[in-house]
Parts: sequence; C-alpha cells; structure tokens
Amino acid sequence: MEALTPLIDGGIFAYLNYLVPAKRKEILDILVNGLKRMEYRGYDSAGVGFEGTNTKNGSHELKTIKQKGKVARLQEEIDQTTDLDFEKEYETHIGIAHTRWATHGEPSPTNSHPQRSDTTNEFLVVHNGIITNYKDLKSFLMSKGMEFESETDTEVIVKLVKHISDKHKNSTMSFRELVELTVQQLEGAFSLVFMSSKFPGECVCTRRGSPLVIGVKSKAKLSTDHIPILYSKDHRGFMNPSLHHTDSTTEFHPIGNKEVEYFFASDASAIIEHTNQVIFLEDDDVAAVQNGCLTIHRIKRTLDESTTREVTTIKMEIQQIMKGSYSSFMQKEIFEQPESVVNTMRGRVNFETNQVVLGGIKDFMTEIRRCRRLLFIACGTSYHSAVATRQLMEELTELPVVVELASDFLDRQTPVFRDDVCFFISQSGETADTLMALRYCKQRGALIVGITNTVGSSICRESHCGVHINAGPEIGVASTKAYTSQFISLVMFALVMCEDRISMQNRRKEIIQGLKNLPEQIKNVLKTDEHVHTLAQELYQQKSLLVMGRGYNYATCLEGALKIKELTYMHSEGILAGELKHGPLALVDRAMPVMMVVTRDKVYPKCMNALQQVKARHGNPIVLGNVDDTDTQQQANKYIGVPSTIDCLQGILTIIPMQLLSMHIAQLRGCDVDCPRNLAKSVTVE
Ligand code: UD2
Ligand code: MG
Repeated sequence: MEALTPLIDGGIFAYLNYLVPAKRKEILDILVNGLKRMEYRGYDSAGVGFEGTNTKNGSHELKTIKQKGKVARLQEEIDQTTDLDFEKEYETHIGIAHTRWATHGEPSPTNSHPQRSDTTNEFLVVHNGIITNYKDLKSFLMSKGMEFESETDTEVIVKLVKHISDKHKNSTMSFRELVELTVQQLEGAFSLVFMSSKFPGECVCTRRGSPLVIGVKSKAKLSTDHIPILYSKDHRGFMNPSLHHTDSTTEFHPIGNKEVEYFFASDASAIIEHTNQVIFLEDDDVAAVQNGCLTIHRIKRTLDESTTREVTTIKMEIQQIMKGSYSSFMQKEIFEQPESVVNTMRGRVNFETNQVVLGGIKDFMTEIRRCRRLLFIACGTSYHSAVATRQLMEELTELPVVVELASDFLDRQTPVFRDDVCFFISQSGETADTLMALRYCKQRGALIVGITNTVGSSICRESHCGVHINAGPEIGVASTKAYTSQFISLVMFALVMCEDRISMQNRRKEIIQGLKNLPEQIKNVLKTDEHVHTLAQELYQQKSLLVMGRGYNYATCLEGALKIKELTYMHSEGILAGELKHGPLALVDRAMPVMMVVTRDKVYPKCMNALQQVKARHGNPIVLGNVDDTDTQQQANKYIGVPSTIDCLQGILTIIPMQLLSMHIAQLRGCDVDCPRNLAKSVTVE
C-alpha cells in the first residue's frame, strides 16, 4: 500500500466531472463528503467553491459557501442557501473544497478557503501550507491597487493569478500557464487547486512540499498507466506562451477526453471511495484538466528525474480511512514531527546565512533586549518546554531566567516588574491558569509574549506579541508535536537574542546547523518504534516507572513521566539524577522499573555515576542514550539509541522514544490514548 504522507494542515478536496452529468446537489454532496473523510486531520473552518450562473445577466459565475466550525456546519449553511437550484444538472463542472486550520488570521468565513481573486470570483483557490513571502507579495499587489479582504497568506496567491491574467489579457495564455507563472513567485510550502470563471470546467493544481493526489474514474480503460511529463518553456518562454514537448520519443497519451471524473485531494483517503486509480504529484508538478484531458507539466527538467507519473492502483480498506494509516491521533502526531518541526522553522531560520527572524516579535526585540529578566510561565507539557530550554536561554541571553508553573506563580502572587518580559506558552492558547497569569503580569506593566499553536486564541490576542509554533492541529489530548515545536520556538528566540554577540557566533552556528539536521534525525528516532514496542511489552504490567536524568535531559524525564502518567495511568516520576542521594534512591531495588537518559554532554560523567548507583542497588535500568555510544550501551541491558545532536537540542530527540513508549504501554493496557480519563485537551478551567 502507498504510505500516506502525514499532513500538517487541513484538507483539500476537488471534483471535476467531464461529460458525466451531475446535479448540483450531488456535486455538493461529493465535495462535503470529501471534506468529512479528512476531518480526522483537525481544522477550524470549511468551505466550497462551485460553478453557477449570474442571475442578473446569465453569465458564468463562481460561487462560494464558507463557514467557521465543523463540516456539519458547512452542510447546514449549504442546506439553508435559498438562491441555489440544487436540481440543476451540469454535464461538465468543477468544484473545490477545503478544511482550514488557521495559520493566518483567526477562523472566520472570510479567512476560510476558497479564497477569491476579486468580488466577482474570477479565480478561486484552496491551499494547504504556508506562503512565507506573502507579506512582500501583498504589498506589491496592494501597490497595484488590489484590495484584500482576508488575513490569510492564501489570498495573495489568487490575487496574483488575477494580476498576471489581467496583465496578459490579450494573449492566449492558458489557465495552466497562468498558474505556472504565479507559483514561480511563491516561497514556502503549498498544495493548491484553482478554478476560474474564465475557464469553465477546467482545473489546475500544483504542489511544493505539501501532498496532492489526483484520482481518475472512467468507464473506458485508461489509455496509459504512465502519464508523460510535458516540459514547459523556461521563464522567458512564458512571455510567448507555447507548449514545448522536449521528449519526442514519448508519444503523448492524454488521460481522459471522454466521459471522466477527477478527484483532487491532499489525502488519498478522501478519494478511495470513488476510485482506486490515483496519481501522486511530485513537487513542482503542475497538473491541468482541459476538455477532460489531464496533463502534467514541469517548468524545468532535471537530469535524473522520472519523465512520467505512474497511475497507481491503491488498495485501502474503508475502515482505514478515518485516521489514515494511524491507530490514533497521538500516533499520527508523533509521526508528524519530522514535518512539524520544519513548519516551526519555515521562513524563520535561514540555514545558509545562519540568520533567525521571528516576524511576530521582531518589532519588540529592542525592548526585550533591554529587560531585567525573562519569565516563562506555563502548565504541563508547555512548562516542560521552558524547563528544556532554560539552560540555553541563560547561556545565550545572560539574563536571569525564571521558569514557573502558572498555578503556583499565581498562588504566590509573585512580584513582577515593568522591566520583566513574561512568556506564556500554551498549545491551545486557552489554558486558564496560563491566561490568568498573563493578565496578572500584564496589569503589572510587563511585556507579554505568547508562544501558541492556535491562531486567534485568547493568549494570542491578549499578548503584546508572540510566536506561533505552527505545529498544525494537535488533537490527541497528550501533547507531542506541540512540545517539540515549542522547544524549537524557544531555541529560536534564544538565537535571536544573541545574534549580535560576537563571542557567541560559533555556538549559534552550531545550533542552527543542529536545527537543520533535526528532521532527518527525528525520522531515524521514529525507526526505534518496534524496539520501543518490545520494551513496552516488558513494562506494561508494572505499577511504576522512574525516569532519571539531568542537565539538558532533565526536561525529558519530567515530560516522559508525564506522558506515562496521563496515558497509562501508571505511576511515573521524572527524577533529577543529581537529587538521587537526597531521597529517590531509596525507591530503587531489583523490582523497580527505571529509565535513565544518558547522552554525551557535559553531565555525562555524572549521569554514568548515577547509573552505577542504580545498578549497585540491583536496579536494571533501560538506558536512553546516543546510538553511536557503544561504551554506555555496554553498561546497560536494555538500550534505546537516538542520533547525537548538539547538547541543547538533544532533548528533542530523547523525548520521542518516551512518547512512543507511553503510547505503546497505554495501548497494551487497553487505555484510550487519544482521550485519557479525567483529562481535556484544553484546560479552560482553574
Ligand atoms: C507570519 C505568518 C506566518 C508566515 C510569516 C511569513 C500569521 C499569523 N503568521 O508569521 O504564517 O507567513 O508571517 O513572514 O499571519 N502573536 C501574538 N501572540 C502569540 C502569537 C503570535 O501576539 O501568542 C502575534 C505576533 O506578534 C504577530 C502575529 O501574531 O504579530 C503573527 O505571529 P507569527 O508568529 O505567526 O508571526 P510570523 O511573522 O512568524
Ligand atoms: Mg495556511
């Protein structure tokens, strides 16, 4: 089976019927149903775009219906629309649909997709991903007199298509060529599906860094199982648009041109109930359907790339659909981390120039640099992300760094000063204790910085400035990918704080290079899953698990133990190895399950010392260490190896086996990993 690529944001679904008559009601049902199949991804608003007729002048016109909230709400909105003829039949028609997870501007109908080029809906687009240069494009388009209505990055895409289309009004440029010109201006990650009132019944889609699949359904047998890539002329060629087919040996077999239906989706699970014939697009492919024919174009041809795209037959059980190939949201979110960490750094860390820019706090940096101390206030996992980065924060800012649990901070009525900078970290941005601590500090005149995953949340609105961690929706109650993204956001902040310190340049560069390698390294850590599962089988009937470590890995112990507690209902405790002699060592005997995090950093000798102490009490710890550290491995019966990275980032790699372990133990104990008892995703009460 084709592996499903996990996705960070919402869902794209589009449906094109060519010479296959369908009533509007049927078309809308197919679109809404496609969105439902992707609901498991998480989203906060939904919308559809479809073809219609202008009631005043009878001309071809595109319409949209968009709504905040669940797909069911969108369905209600559609049902309540009175000016639509649901029985109207279309022989050929294109409709596009989208579920959105807010990254730019809060959830609202205007910010939902499809986004439109102008009030007449000449072009519509649905988009997954992030456009990192949208601010520049937006100012350019505004200088050309275009008016924006949403706060999204997506709107620039569709306005740019219109701008280019207007500029080439008198040429015969095809829809596909307009899109090619447009996407050449975009930076970031995207998958896009376009429709236009100028090109009825046509569809153009493309991707870069975000998945997109096309399903083909046709009664006639497809003329080919390999679609040849057509190469468009280079950039200059676009000024005189003409098709340019370089590979003369491949005969051009269009797919389609008789009765055919196409389905476009960010996720094969939305397509599978209609057809199992699919084409997975690759980055920078531009696929277009015109007169029922599907073509795939590329601008440039690189030497060793494939010159065809295969029509794959996928076999997937209908039950598998809702969660993709994952057993739980938590598993999906753990396995998304190679991508979510990239999204956290996207457009912010430049690995060539070693620069880091946090757009959300850039204008406040002078004030932040002048402060007297930094406070990091949070609850639960978010608190652990501050513990994890505290040492680096102290090193790179040379400021006093205070890390506080929000509830305790409030209980103590802690003194706060005008020249303090207070950070509030929360995945949902709604955590009640954190929000109250925010208000408490704001009242006392401190600068308030939010670190949140949810655009438009209370913490986001009430903070003076902040950083969105851009990890994508997190649905599992136990936080996983938000932790690694919070961690990275705080590291990025520390890097910004010391960008002018000459003495810290080498350290900065090392860390930035470390960040660059993280996605690959996380993929490698995820390969320990099988091994971790085996260890879980040995542990799951135990009553307790102690997790020990120190230094940069102390946070891994706290967070690892929290995961175990909340998911498996086993007792677990994160113990600072330096504190062993002061009490916890008394817990250790032959029977007590122990894990120790021992990686090759400055405190390594001290960790080894702790390991010896535990072994001297007949403890038999599972050691979580570096994969290339054979010396340490020899000291342990059971060992989990993760790749080595720079000391201050090691915690991002050591937490992942703990996430996996807690998930496996929970599943073995028959617990619901997505909804642990007594816990809610966002704790909005005190
Ligand atoms: C913006 C886009 C981002 C990307 C980038 C490209 C938004 C929301 N983000 O990200 O997707 O295209 O530009 O340059 O449009 N904020 C708070 N409190 C918080 C979190 C954020 O006040 O807890 C504010 C922040 O100060 C800023 C805005 O929200 O004014 C957006 O924050 P961000 O981190 O998404 O900003 P940036 O520039 O990385
Ligand atoms: Mg987006």
